[in-house]
Amino acid sequence: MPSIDICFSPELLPLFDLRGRVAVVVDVLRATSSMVTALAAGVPHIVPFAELAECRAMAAQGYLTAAERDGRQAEGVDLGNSPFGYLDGVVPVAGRNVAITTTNGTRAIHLSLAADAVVLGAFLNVGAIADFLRRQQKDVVVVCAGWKGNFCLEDTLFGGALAARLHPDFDVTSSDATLAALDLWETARADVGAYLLKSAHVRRLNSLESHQDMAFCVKQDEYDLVPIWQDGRIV
Ligand code: 3SL
Repeated sequence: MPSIDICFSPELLPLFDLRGRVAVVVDVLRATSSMVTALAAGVPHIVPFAELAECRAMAAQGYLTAAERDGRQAEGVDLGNSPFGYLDGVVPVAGRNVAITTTNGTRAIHLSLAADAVVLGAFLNVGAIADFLRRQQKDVVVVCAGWKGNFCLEDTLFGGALAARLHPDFDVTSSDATLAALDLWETARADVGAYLLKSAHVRRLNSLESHQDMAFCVKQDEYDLVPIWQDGRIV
């Protein structure tokens, strides 16, 4: 039976051998939620960058550019990191490819590329991810983007939600990280939004007046799609 493990921070990735496994990269608030939303809104592909300058340079190739640093939209780009940037119609996105860089999420993607497959998870597509993983029948590592190397509640909660969806078809008991995430999920599942009000990143987003983003990002199964890394882009 395949297993699911959870890497609480990209800083811990050197402790994991991703070869032969599927990496589910998650940054609930907000990078992977925004990328899932972008693809659902008709963006054909997304190229994630670690560096702002590389991302900005993609405008010359016709890409929309999206960039966030410390929760704010960076200067000189088309979009920030709110999922509503792909929904509100201010910048038309359907049919446009996107180059994106964020503080933690895009870095976590690049650090996970040793895996057999890299997919992007969020509450918005958690059911689609669970179905995909069942078809793969490979061990899974959830890579939490965290915040600047630190543990964060929202990505760990996603790990618990995914493990709960995969049980009993996956082994969810051989990793203490997964057991902890499942316990956290049991505590929070009745009202994830209310639970996350105490989290550091929700406080950070509230201070930036991004109030509506958290309520959207905790919705489950809004989109039936699995963003996957293919030839240097996410499709
Ligand atoms: O760090 C990231 O990748 C972002 O998701 C952080 S923020 O939600 O845009 O502040």
